[in-house]
Parts: sequence; C-alpha cells; structure tokens
Amino acid sequence: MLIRSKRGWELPESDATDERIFHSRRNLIKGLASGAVLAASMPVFGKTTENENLNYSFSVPVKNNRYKLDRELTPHKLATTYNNFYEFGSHKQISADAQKLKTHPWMITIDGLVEEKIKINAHELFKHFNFEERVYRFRCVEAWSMALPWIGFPLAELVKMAKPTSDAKYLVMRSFQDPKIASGQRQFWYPWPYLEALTVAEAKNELAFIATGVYGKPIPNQMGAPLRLVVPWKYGFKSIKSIISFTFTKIRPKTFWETIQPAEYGFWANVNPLVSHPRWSQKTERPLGKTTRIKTLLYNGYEEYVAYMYKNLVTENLFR
Ligand SMILES: Nc1nc2c(c(=O)[nH]1)N[C@H]1C(S)=C(S)[C@@H](COP(=O)(O)O)O[C@H]1N2
Ligand SMILES: [Mo]
Repeated sequence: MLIRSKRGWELPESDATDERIFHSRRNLIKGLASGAVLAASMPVFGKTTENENLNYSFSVPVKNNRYKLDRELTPHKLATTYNNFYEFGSHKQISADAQKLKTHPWMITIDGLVEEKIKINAHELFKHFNFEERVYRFRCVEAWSMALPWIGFPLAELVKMAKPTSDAKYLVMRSFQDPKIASGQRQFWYPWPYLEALTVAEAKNELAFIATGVYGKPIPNQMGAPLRLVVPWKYGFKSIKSIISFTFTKIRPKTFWETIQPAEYGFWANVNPLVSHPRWSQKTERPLGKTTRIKTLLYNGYEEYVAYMYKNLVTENLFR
C-alpha cells in the first residue's frame, strides 16, 4: 500500500473540516440579501496608485513579558504559509495571492458614537502609539493553533484616542473591500466586507491587541497587513485582518460568520474545550508543525484576564 506522506501544513484537518460551508439554496439567498444591504452602506476601499507596499515603520517595540507561553513559537514558515483569509480564497494557500493587496497608503476611519470622527492614514495613526512585542497563543475554531510574537499596540489605546460616547456599547471593525484584487470577494454569496465586533469592554481589555508586525517585522499581507486585531481568548475568526474602519455603535451587529452560519459561529466565540462545535469537538488542538494534539484551555488559557467580563452574561451563548 502506498501512503503519500504530507507535511503538517498540507494535511486536511482530520477531525475538523473548516469554516467553509456547503451552501444550501437557503444560505445562498440569505447571503445575497444581506450582501445587497451591506453593499449599499459600505464604503469601498479606495484604489491606490502605488505599486510597492511600503513597509510601515514602527518605533522600536518594547518587549512585554507579562504574557507567558506554555509552548514553542510556531515556525515562521508555517504561520506565513498556512492562513485563513477568505478574501483571497476559502483555502489555506493564499499567501502569494495576498501580495496583490496594496497596503500603502491605507486610510482608516474611526467613527460612529465618538466625540469626533477621525479619518487618518495608517502610518499617521501608528505615530500615536507606543509599540510593544508580546507573545500569545492563537486558537482557530477549526482546531489548529499557533503561538506568535506579535508587534503592535493595545486596542485600548485606540479606544482612548477615539473618545467613544457613553452610549457606545460595541466596536465594529471592517476589512477592506476590493473584489478586483481579492478573488474571494467575487464569491458574491459571502456578505463582504469581513466584519467583526467586540463589546467596548472587551476592546478595552488589556489582551485586545492591534498587530502591525510579527516575528520582528511588519506583518505580511497574508496575516492581515497593515493592521489586524488579535483577541487570543477567542476563536481565530474574531481576529479580523486588514482593517479599514472602527465604528462605535449602540447595537450589536451581525458579524461576517454569524451572517453565513449563525448556528456555528456566534458573536462571543470564546474558546472553551467543553463546548463542541456542531461538527467537531473543541477538546484538543493541533499546533501547526506538530503531529501530536494538545489539550485546549478555557479562554485559550487567558481566563484570569477575561473571565470577569462574562460573569453576568448567563443567558448568552458565550462559547461559539
Ligand atoms: N478579513 C479577514 N480576517 C480574518 C479572516 C478572513 O478570512 N478575513 N479569517 C480569520 C480566521 S478564521 C483566522 S483562523 C485568522 C487566521 O489568521 P492567520 O492567517 O494570520 O493565522 O484570521 C481571521 N481573520
Ligand atoms: Mo479560523
């Protein structure tokens, strides 16, 4: 018998398939309807005339050793070649295609329930913050995981700068939209642009991080250049890439995955090994590059930092 051996990152997830779903007619129609509504209200990401992506410079990051890892860092090669970025296709090998994204200039809007609306170029925005490096675990809902050295600044700093009004309960984030370069966005049944949200309390939590770099360098396109969210106690799909807007709202929005498959992907999506995904167990995970699985931790090991935020939310479905 011939068994072709594959390397780790080529392996299809064995006990977890993926976030892609096989669209029933109903889903297709639903997707179409919400897509049309969103398209009408979304700003389209402006085209640039630049040919080269400029590397964003960030002030020399200070190492923040407060957050400890219980595992090795994921090899750079794996983290940069095994990615989820549906704008460039619903498979993991999007790193080459993602290079088409022009990340300079990159306009960011901060609006909604704020004292004053801000429209600013990413490199100008970045000047307002002190950069640091911190290591985090990262757990995809598909049951693979990583450990990464991010560079960036706490999302709380951006919230402070934005000065949300007391009515603001949620922070809504949207990714770029440019179907000319992002082939996945021509799959019109998805509700583009990718949208995620946190409560303002979560956005102010010390762990919520905006990454502009990783492994000592500016973040590569496939990982969400020029800025992406990292919320390590939640499943990976919450950590939205290539953000163009931060909007403070009173009302909880429907997120990208919640719109597509509400029974599987909710608003909270906190990691919990005891709450299975409808199609697979969440008890264990496969660190990229490893063949043996390890136990998944409650809140991905960050319970002491985040559990207080969920104490009174007894009626909410916190773990999907
Ligand atoms: N805009 C956008 N952000 C996204 C995604 C996406 O498809 N589009 N995928 C999410 C999912 S499912 C995961 S697991 C992580 C993957 O991040 P990585 O490719 O840097 O490992 O990005 C998240 N952010
Ligand atoms: Mo994911």
